[in-house]
Amino acid sequence: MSDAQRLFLGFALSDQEGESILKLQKRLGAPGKTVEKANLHMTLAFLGQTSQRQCQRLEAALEGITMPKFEQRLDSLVHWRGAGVVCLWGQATDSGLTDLYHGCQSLCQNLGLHQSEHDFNPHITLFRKAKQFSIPEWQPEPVILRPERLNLYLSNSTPAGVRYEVLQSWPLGI
Ligand code: 2AM
Repeated sequence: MSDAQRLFLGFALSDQEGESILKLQKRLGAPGKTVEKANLHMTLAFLGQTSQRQCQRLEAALEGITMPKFEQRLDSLVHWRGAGVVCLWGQATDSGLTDLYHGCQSLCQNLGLHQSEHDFNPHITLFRKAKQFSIPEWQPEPVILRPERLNLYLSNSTPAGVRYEVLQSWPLGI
């Protein structure tokens, strides 16, 4: 029997960052299924189905990686039509974050985990199942993320919807 779990690495939002996102979601109405506050996050790397062994090896490898603090500005609305998501997006400019992204992609490759085919696109998903959406004329208030920790999340599908559980966490800037 497979012991694999659906995992990803990402950053939680502070309460204040979460409030800014809730305001933005309200202003946009509901072009799809609104991502609830507890589920808001910025993904660093989607790992896909990960076995216990891969997970242990990943955790051990992440212990040895430098994880600097970084700032990430998110200031543009995007609609990824194929995925049916509306996101607040920003250009990746802080090398602390891009180096961490590339470090994680290389770990994923070594461990045979899912690797992104795309360049890193820092974003917070605001709505899912959004097939139709017109980017408004107005500019969203920029949100500057300053995460304290990198989290390893378990993505759990429940009858009430998806729930993310933090399995492990590493402080940034230590
Ligand atoms: P998101 O960051 O755009 O919200 C768990 O599935 C999380 O990993 C989701 O929040 C999801 O998107 C992110 N993710 C990134 N790439 C993915 C992929 N190829 N398949 C599923 N989820 C992915």
